Amino acid sequence: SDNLSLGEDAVLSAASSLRRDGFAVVPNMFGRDEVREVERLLDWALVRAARSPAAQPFLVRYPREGGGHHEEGSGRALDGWDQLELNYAATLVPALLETAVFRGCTALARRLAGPVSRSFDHVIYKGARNRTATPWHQDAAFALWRGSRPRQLHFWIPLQDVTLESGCMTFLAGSHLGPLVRHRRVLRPSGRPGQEAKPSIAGSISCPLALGGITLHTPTTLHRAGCNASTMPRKAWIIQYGPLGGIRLAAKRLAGALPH
Ligand code: AKG
Repeated sequence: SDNLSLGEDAVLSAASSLRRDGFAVVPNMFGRDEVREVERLLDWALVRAARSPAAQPFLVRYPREGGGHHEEGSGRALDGWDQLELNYAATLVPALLETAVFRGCTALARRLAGPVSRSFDHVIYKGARNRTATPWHQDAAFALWRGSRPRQLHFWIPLQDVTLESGCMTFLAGSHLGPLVRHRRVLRPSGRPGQEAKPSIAGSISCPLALGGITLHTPTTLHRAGCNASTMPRKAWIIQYGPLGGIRLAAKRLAGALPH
């Protein structure tokens, strides 16, 4: 596809990693300006969501202990918050769907999985020195369809360099071949409830990435991300592609409720 600025070797390598490990790392997928454009739109989406009563069910904010913390360069969306999550960001700010990043991810998803389209997208912003880790989980445990699902692919797009210290993705290689594991309820450090899987198998692989790189995983691949121990925000956009196509009803309702 014209939107895929990725060599054939890189596509084949991602396909074989996905089959074998349940995840793939694709470095240098996008340029700095292409990622910056997404960051600008997501900063705006978070500010817009905070102001919109209709968006509240899609916005999760984890309070920062002690509050009142100013975050440099986050469009102020993170001010006072330990972590922000926004579901259906691309529905709130449809310009995200016109970005080179979205087009490139969609083209790669179709090369790897056939006729798929965006089924969900969300944003996770971890503030500097944050306390909210993303626990081990399989995305399938949270989906309506639970279990494995052919042609379902989840793209994780960091908006800056990521290291183990700042909360890059860590995957359990091969876990996608196993069953959906039990997720138990946990209380996260911010006091919010979460769900955690406790993998017992060795073989977790952390994936630090320079800006412009992405990771992909399947819905049954166990993964986690740590707290952001760095002094800068750690921002990521996650796009899920699936076979049924179209966004869910909730997203349509959200779009309908928003002022134009
Ligand atoms: C997910 O989207 O399923 C993740 O685990 C993202 C983790 C993160 O960005 O902290």
